[in-house]
Formats: sequence, structure tokens, C-alpha cells
Amino acid sequence: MQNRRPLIQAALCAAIAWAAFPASAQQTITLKAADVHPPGYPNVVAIENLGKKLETATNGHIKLQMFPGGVLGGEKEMVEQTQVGAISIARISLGVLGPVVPDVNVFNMPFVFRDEAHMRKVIDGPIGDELLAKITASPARLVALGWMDSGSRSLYTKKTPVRTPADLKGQKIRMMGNPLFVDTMNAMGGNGISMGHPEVYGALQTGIIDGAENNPPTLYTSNQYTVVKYYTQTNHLIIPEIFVMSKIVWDKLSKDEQALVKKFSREAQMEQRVLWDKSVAEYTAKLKAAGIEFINVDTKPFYDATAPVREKYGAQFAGLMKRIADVK
Ligand code: BDP
Repeated sequence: MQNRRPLIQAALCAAIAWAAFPASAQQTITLKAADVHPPGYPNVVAIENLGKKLETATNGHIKLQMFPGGVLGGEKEMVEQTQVGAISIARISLGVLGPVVPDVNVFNMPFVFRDEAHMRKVIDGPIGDELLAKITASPARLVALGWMDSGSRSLYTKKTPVRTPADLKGQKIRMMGNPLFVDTMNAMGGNGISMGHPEVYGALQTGIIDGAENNPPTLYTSNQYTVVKYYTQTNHLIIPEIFVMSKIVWDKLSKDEQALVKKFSREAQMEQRVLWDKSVAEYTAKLKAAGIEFINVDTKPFYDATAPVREKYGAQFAGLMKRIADVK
């Protein structure tokens, strides 16, 4: 008898799942997910797995189709398409959400987190939950599902290596589309130019810009490493990624389905992190093997130079910034 228990349990679970999601009575919902990163990138994999779990748990009622590699546009366009329901789930950097939901800029400020471990503790805890809730409650028509890791962003340049802020003088450096980042680069000594991720490779190649800033997996998988030479480890931005669902799509889901999406989103957040750590190690090694020169710098002059940015954008978040700093 004992051997049959797992079978009976499985049958019962299936029956309950069937009752909760009678596929025959409902049309299949296909969630359209988008990411600027290519297939195999940790974020893409974690969202695909979220989709597989949803499909299994809803007896095929909900499916997910991934559109990777920026085929649906850059992240600004992705946000807009998600707001109108053309994209169901967008995995984006929190950076580009700043102009839409200004509250998130508290995480977008230079050197706001001490290190990546600090950032993870903050996004996993009450402050992370509060910010997700603020996005959902904002007029942006987005439901914030979860966070992802994007490590630290550092500078890379084509011709002139950067060792101090003075080396950035006259260099045009691409930043993500948010005035806060242009201000950050200008404060660091360069000329910040905002541009969408899909355009950066071409802009570097043709010399419209002299450099950009990002983490090692993005530098490698976007092929930008083939047109730059120096990677200066300033770690000036530690910005979490986020994945959001269109409110229009969210409202079509039942309460049970919404709960499943939330549950699997938290699992995706944790799964991506494991994949992320592996990919940073893998792509750092690949960049070094490809001849990119990694430059270790004293980050203090960059931290000091960006103090006015923290003052300008942080004034409205003073209480929250203190709570972030107090997370040990
Ligand atoms: C990468 C983020 C991606 C951004 C990109 C960028 O994962 O979401 O679009 O940077 O710089 O690190 O635009």
C-alpha cells in the first residue's frame, strides 16, 4: 500500500490542478516575454523556466513564449509595449524604469550599495518588497514580479584607458536611458550619452562613442568586447534588474494564477542568481582570454566625484537611503 501513496498523491494533485484550471473551459493564455539578452543568458533562462512551471501547474492553460536578443526593441520600447499589453513580461534593468516610476531611482544612484551582497540583501528583504509594491501601485500599468542580479557596472573604453576621473575627460560614454546616469557620467568626468542597448555595439564600432559601461556577461554576449580594449573596474552602479508584467495581462489571470505567477517569480529571482554568479566567472575569463585589459582602480575618486548626483537625486529618498545603508 505504501508504495502507492505517491501515485495517489500525484493523482490528487493533478485532479486539484485540473479543477482549479479546467483547460477545456478556458482559452490558452500565451505570455509574450521579452529580453534584450540572447538565448542562454541567465535572465532569459530563468524567465523561460518560470514559463515552464506555469505551463505545468496550469495544465497548459498558461504558456510563455520568449522573445530574446532585443527582437522586440530596446528596453524603453519594451516598457512602452508592456504598458499597452503587447508584451506580457518584460525583463529590464531598473535603470530604464526610473523615468516611468521615479521612486525606483533610489536603487539607480551611483554607489548606493556597498557591494553586490548588500544589494542582494536589500532586494530580498522588506525594502525590495516595498519597491516592487510601489511600482505596482504606481500609474505605470505594470505589475512588478521580481528582481534579478546584474552585478556591478564598470567602464570600458576603446582607446584611452581610464584610471582616474581625469582620464574620462573628452570621452563620450554611453549610459542607459535615464537622466540620472548621464549626470553620473558627467560627474565622473566624461560625457554621458544615453542610448538603448541594441545600438551600443554599432555606436562603439563606428566611433560615435568612445566607451560604455556594463557588467562582464553583457560586455561579452553583446559582442561589444570585440570593439573595446580596456575594462576599468569602477563598479559605480550596482543596479538590480526587474521583471514586470503588463497590468492588462495580469488582470486577465485568475487569483490562483496570479498567486502562481508570484510564487514562480520569487523562484526565478533565486534561480537567476545562481546562474548569474556562474556567468560572471565564465565571461570574465572569456574577456581576459580575448585580450581585454582589466584595470583595477581606487574607486574613491569616482565615489567622491558622484556625491552631487546622490545629493541631487537622493534628497527625496533620505530616509530610505539610511535604511538601505543600515542593512548589514
Ligand atoms: C545590462 C542589463 C540590461 C540593459 C543593459 C544596458 O541586463 O537590462 O539593457 O545592461 O546597458 O546589464 O542597456
